[in-house]
Amino acid sequence: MLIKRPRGWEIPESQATPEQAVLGRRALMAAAGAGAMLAPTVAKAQFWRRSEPADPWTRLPATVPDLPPAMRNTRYQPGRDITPERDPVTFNNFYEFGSDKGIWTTALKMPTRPWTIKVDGMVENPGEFDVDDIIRRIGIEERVYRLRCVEAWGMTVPWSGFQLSKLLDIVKPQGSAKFVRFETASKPEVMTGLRQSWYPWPHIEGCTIEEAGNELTFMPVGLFGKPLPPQNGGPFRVVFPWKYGFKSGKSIARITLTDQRPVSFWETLQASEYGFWANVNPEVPHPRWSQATERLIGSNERVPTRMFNGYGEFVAGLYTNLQGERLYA
Ligand SMILES: Nc1nc2c(c(=O)[nH]1)N[C@H]1C(S)=C(S)[C@@H](COP(=O)(O)O)O[C@H]1N2
Ligand SMILES: [Mo]
Repeated sequence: MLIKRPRGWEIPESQATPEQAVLGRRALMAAAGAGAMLAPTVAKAQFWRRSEPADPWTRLPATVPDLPPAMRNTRYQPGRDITPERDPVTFNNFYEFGSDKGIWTTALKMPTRPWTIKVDGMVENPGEFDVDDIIRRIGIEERVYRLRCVEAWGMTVPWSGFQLSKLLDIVKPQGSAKFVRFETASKPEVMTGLRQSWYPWPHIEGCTIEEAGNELTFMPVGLFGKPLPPQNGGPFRVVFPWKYGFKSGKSIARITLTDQRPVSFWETLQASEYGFWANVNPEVPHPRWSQATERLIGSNERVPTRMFNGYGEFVAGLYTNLQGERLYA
C-alpha cells in the first residue's frame, strides 16, 4: 500500500497542540506510526504539507539527531502570531552562502555533524564542546522571540536552545573578560559566498559580558521543535532579540572571551551603518531604511517598530550609563 507515514513535525504550527510542540520529532513519529489509523488530523496535516514548497528537514542528513523535547518558556510572549514555518527557513540572510535571500538550498549542503564549538580566551575552563554534548548537558527550552532585521522586516520565531549564561557558567569567564566574540565557521567547500573576497571573513560578532549574561541572550539549536537548519545558522547560533538581526551570528564555531571590543563583520564593512550596539530603535533611522515601522514576513503586515524590539523591560538597564555611545543602528 502506498501510504506515506505522516511525520509529526510536518504538522503546521497553527494545528499543533501544546503537547505536539514539546514532544519532539522522534516521539511524534512513533506516536503517528502507532496510531496512524486513529489520527485523522495528522493525516490531514500531511496532505496539507505536501503542497508546501519548502521542507528543509527532509533534506537534513541522518547524522543530525532529533532534538530532545523542549518546553516552551511562556515568560517571553511575542504578542503576535508565529511566522508561517516556510518563511523563516526559505528567506534568509547568510552571506557565506550568497547575498540574496534564497540561499537555503545551498546552505543545506553544509554538513552540521560532527560540530564542535571552541570556547577560549579569558575563561577558567576553555575547551572544545560537541554540540550534542552541550545540548544534553545544559538541556533546551523553547522561546518564541521577535526577530528584527535592520532592513525593516520582522519575523516571530520559536527557537529551541539554551541561555548563553548557562554555557558561561560552565566555562567560567575570568574577571578581566569584558566582551564576548562569536566566530562563524569557515567552510569554503560549501560556503560559496566566501569566494567574495572583498568581505571581511570570517563573520565575527560581539557583545559585552553584561549583554552575554542577560537572560534574553539565547543560543538556538532548533527551530519549530526540529534541528536548526544550516540556513538559519545550524547547528548552533546566537540571538539577541532586542538588537538588529545582523548581530546574531550563525553556525558558530568559536566563542572567545576578551577584554577587547570585537569589531564585527558588518562594522568592518560599514561602521556608519552597522554599529557595535545596534539596539532596535524606531526613532533612529538607518541611512537606507527608516526604522519607524517593519514589515512582517508571512502576513506582509506593516507594524510599528518598538524600542528594543519590545524587550526594554529586560534590557534597558544595560545601557543607562553609556550616554556617549551610539547605542542604536
Ligand atoms: N554568519 C552570519 N550570520 C548572520 C548573517 C550572515 O550573513 N552571516 N546575517 C545576519 C542577518 S543580517 C540577519 S537579519 C539574521 C537572519 O537570520 P535568519 O535567516 O535565521 O532569519 O542572521 C544574521 N546572522
Ligand atoms: Mo539583517
